[in-house]
Amino acid sequence: MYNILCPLCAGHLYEGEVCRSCYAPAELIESIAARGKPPRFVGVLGPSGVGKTVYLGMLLDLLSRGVGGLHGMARSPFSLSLHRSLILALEKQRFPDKTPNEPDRWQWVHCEVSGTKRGQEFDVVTPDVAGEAVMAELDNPRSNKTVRALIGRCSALVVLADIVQVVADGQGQELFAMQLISYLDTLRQTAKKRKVEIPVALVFTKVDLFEEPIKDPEDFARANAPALWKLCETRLQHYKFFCSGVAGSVGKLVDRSGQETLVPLRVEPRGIIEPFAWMMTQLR
Ligand SMILES: Nc1nc2c(ncn2[C@@H]2O[C@H](COP(=O)(O)OP(=O)(O)OP(=O)(O)O)[C@@H](O)[C@H]2O)c(=O)[nH]1
Ligand SMILES: [Mg+2]
Repeated sequence: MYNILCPLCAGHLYEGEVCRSCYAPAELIESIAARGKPPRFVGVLGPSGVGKTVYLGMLLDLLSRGVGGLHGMARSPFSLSLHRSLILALEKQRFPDKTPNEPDRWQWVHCEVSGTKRGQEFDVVTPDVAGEAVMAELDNPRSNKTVRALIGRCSALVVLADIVQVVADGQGQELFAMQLISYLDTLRQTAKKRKVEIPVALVFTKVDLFEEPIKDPEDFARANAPALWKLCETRLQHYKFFCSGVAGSVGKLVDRSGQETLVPLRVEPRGIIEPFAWMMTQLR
């Protein structure tokens, strides 16, 4: 056994092994130990199919190219696999596969992110979690140690909601985001009635599928997800709404069995860096 603890869940570690409690991979534990400074964990969470894997992969691509005033550098080769798998999928005009439900199969990112301002430099660590696992933990707290440790320990949270479903399909996306914020509130409350202090970016995804341009995401939230907006206002000290999308146009593929799949015909990322850049300004 190492005499160090897991940087995410504080469980005991066995040398060269994945954390047996939260499944943080051995490569991540090594890359964090090699840096000598504690990283900032960031949660990118939302229901299955909301676009977490696409958002994170595209964020890594933009960071690696230094778009929008932020620059990111992977801290070890394992950090590149999520980025690579998204780019390979998009090159084939496909979206990536859904994330497996088991935490030991998740891809993790450890990236050094620097901004234009001096001193604005953080090591950011985030796993690409499966939506079902997040839902399971919200419905049944302590059932998923990785999700619990991540929400309990993160320095910032990105909460995703599918804009098409927010508008068309009732309250499912709004309720999921609200459940997540209530869970965060319960886990992170320092004193009764004090608001949660970590920055929370609320991102409406797949805005490319939405016909009307959205001038002000906060106005959109107030009109289309009023209960979520109110919860943020009452319980979060630092929050901001954003809209994001990766596709410029999408097509529908129909296979022989009649199954339809959406495919990206053109990649045109928007609103991907902005939530992250805002969070960077909020981190201390
Ligand atoms: N048009 C459009 N579709 C998107 C976008 N992002 C994701 N999608 C669609 O949403 C699907 C799910 O995206 P993922 O990133 O795999 O979703 P996820 O949140 O990682 O889902 P789980 O892995 O199941 O938790 C994709 O296969 C695409 O069809 C986007 O920006 N624009
Ligand atoms: Mg995924």
